[in-house]
Amino acid sequence: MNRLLPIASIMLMIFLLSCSGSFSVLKKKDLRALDNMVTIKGGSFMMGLNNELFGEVNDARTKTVTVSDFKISAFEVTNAEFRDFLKKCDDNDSAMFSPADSVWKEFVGMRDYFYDFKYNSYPVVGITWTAAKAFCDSLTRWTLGKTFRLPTEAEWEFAARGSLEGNVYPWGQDLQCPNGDYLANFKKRDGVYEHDGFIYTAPVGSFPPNKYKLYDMGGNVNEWVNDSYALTGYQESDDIDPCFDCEELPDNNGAKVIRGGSWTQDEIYLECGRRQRLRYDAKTNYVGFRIVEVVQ
Ligand SMILES: [Ca+2]
Ligand SMILES: [Ca+2]
Repeated sequence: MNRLLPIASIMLMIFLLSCSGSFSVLKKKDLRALDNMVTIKGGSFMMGLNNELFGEVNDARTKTVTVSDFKISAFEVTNAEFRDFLKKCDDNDSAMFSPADSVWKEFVGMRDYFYDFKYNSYPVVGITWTAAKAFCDSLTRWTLGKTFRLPTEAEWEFAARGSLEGNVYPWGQDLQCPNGDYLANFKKRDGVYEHDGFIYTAPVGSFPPNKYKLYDMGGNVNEWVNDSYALTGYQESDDIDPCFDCEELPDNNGAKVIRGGSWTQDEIYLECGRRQRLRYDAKTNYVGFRIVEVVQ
């Protein structure tokens, strides 16, 4: 018990700091993922989900995993950044990788989401896993001496946990602050979207960051990661830098892993260890991505 007390104290302190509104107000120019890469010192952690009510979740059984150092963007990639990428693509690639307008077809006020400058600092959605990967590959080509890619599932979870042990959410254990505020953009289990101030997506960085200074690891948009989805994906992979069928198009059911939950989903999907899957070619209004830079 004594060993746990300092950890519990630190987690409580971080949680209260998160709730105090003390994080600095972000300016729009600060919000480019590429300009805000955070160095994460690698280490070992307990990956997976151990739910108090249900025990270990079938596709996210706990396993001690070690990741090497890496850099990850503090923010989800924004519409403005993705538009810049498309401008540099040839016509074929631009057409293939463009977000699908149809993902907002039922939402009249959102149809210009990708093209209207008022949504510049909102996370890009409506893109496939292939498009997210192409964005990273292009950064590698255009940035001399640097290598970019999507996070592995293990890197993503390590980053989301922000060095906290056994935390449910990226900021700690409790969904709400003592004053009732929420720390992420999501839909509550009772079906209400706007309890956190946002009905749809929110500009990236609208909520306090986790301990690694990473924003929106819980909620706003789900994030494509590099791994293909399988029930036992990371279980069957190495315990150092695991990555299941990375960089590849999945050859079975077409499923890639998405992480973090979104504005359309309830609180269980905000959990750090929660896994979801989506076909690599699906375009939705609730999945975007963030980028990793390889540390040489
Ligand atoms: Ca919301
Ligand atoms: Ca997110």
